[in-house]
Amino acid sequence: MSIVLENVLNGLMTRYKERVPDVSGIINAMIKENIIQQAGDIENDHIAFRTMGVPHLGVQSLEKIFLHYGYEKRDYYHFPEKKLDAYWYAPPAPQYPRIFISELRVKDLSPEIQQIITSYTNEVTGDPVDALNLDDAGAVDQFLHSGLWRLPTWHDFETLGKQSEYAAWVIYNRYYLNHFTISVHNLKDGYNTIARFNEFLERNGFKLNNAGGKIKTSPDGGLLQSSTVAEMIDATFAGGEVHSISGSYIEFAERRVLAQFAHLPKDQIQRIHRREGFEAGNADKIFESTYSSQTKR
Ligand code: OOG
Ligand code: NI
Repeated sequence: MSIVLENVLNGLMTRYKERVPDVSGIINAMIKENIIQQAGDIENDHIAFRTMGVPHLGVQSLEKIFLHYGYEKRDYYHFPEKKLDAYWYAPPAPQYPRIFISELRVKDLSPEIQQIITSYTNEVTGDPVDALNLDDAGAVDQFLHSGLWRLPTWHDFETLGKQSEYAAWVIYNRYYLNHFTISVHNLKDGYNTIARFNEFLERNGFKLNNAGGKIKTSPDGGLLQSSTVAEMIDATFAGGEVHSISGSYIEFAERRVLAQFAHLPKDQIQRIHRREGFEAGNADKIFESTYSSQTKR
């Protein structure tokens, strides 16, 4: 089972690295500054997917893949302004990343936008995950990187984007990994806080999302996050038209040690001793990493 999960995760990371050159850029800068020896030294805090909340798709469909691999569904988050819902999933073992899956509340959008979205998603007439052999990593990898509906037109993409940049992103990018997340708290001194890691990133020329400030902090002070601004990809739309649109980005997370474990020596601190889960207020701003308010800054 874990071999299948590992292969699926590796497949996701391979495509993601191809689409987001900043991933290798950051890894190389980390190696150059001796923060890590190799890419494998990085702890992946979590990965994230975006979905369309329509019948046969959305969270209820995509989550089946990861529930099958032993992930457990945890907290629910709601984003009223962005019209999104999300859940996070705890991995079957601590060496695997958490998963964050969000979903567009399609029914909450205007009839015109709903009509555009369903003109694509109605091509999916049954839950595609039910038709998959989830023990076949190759089949799952192919599914996560294949078109669920026809290529969108540039006109539809632009119309969607005016009401929901998230909707436009999903219509084009589908289940491509939205981001992976570097855990910074286990890095060496000087780099093991979000504040210091952000300094390192900016010194090396990486552009950070500044929506709500570059550091997003949970009210309990235990979860601090930052992210790059999404990289642009050359997207081919219906009729072969090519336009530059937002692809994926990279996130950074610092999970502080919980007060009840503050007395533990540093070398005994494990994942279970740190702040778990996510934070709606942080996430709300991290979503904007792919929004034009950030990418066109
Ligand atoms: C997800 C944004 C939220 C987090 O860690 O809170 C998030 C997205 O952009 O799809 O990643
Ligand atoms: Ni995230």
